[in-house]
Amino acid sequence: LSLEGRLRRALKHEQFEVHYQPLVNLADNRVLGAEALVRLRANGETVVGPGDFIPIMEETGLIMPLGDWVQRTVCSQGRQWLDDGHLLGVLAVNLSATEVRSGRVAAQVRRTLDETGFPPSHLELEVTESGLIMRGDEAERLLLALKDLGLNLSIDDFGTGYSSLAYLKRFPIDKLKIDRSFIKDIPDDRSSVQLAATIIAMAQNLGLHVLAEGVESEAQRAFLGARGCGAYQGFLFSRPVPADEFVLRFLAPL
Ligand code: G
Ligand code: G
Ligand code: MN
Ligand code: NA
Repeated sequence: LSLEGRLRRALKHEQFEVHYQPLVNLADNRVLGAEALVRLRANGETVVGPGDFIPIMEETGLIMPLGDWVQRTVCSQGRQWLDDGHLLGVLAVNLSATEVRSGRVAAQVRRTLDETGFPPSHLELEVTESGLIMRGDEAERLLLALKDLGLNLSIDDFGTGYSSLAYLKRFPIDKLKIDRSFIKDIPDDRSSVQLAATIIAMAQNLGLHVLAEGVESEAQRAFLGARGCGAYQGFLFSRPVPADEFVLRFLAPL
């Protein structure tokens, strides 16, 4: 069977699963929610990460049904956690460039919110800068359609794209997620330090939330805190974990 065939089968037989990585308030390590990260459970115990299959799913168009499945899984899971009385915060789902450009994703997410009863204020969608490079005001219209659903929008891997920064003023964005390549060499590398500090200051000036990705050390966390970064995620606090582990470790009952 080809790789594409195997991925089709995996979708049909529900062999994907969603792991959750906590999003954390930098000042006091309070859990603000989680980023949903899809994994493929291949024959038994082997877990395959999205880096190995998302590109193929993009090429073959399978990314649309996969994205729909991830969104549904996260929204039903979130609805259940709210019903169980947990203080949830936001659940963030990644949208690939293909999904954003399809123009169908707003209708898809609307249906999922309706059918699962998950409150849109608890949902965040992450889009990349490259996913927003489109003709004319196309990107703005797509983002407004998503924003109209009442959910939160963040720019993922911020700083790695090639788009003009002018979009930050125009688009209805709530949060910048600083790419981990800028965080990795903090606090030793001078230019990393300056770039991270500049992104944080810019976000503050624009009235946007800002989260640092890939925080692995206490020294990184301390630096980011001193510069006014509000939130972080990374191995320092926790790796992405399966849903049941996420509830047990990170969701306080009301
Ligand atoms: O979990 P990991 O760090 O291996 O993720 C690698 C990449 O896969 C990241 O860029 C992440 O944004 C992307 N990714 C993870 N889950 C999803 C998903 O559900 N949909 C899309 N489109 N991308 C995802
Ligand atoms: O592109 P995106 O930001 O969606 O990718 C998230 C990916 O980053 C996930 O696959 C996750 O496993 C990975 N990740 C999360 N925290 C850390 C970290 O502290 N260090 C490293 N190296 N990777 C991380
Ligand atoms: Mn992401
Ligand atoms: Na990222």
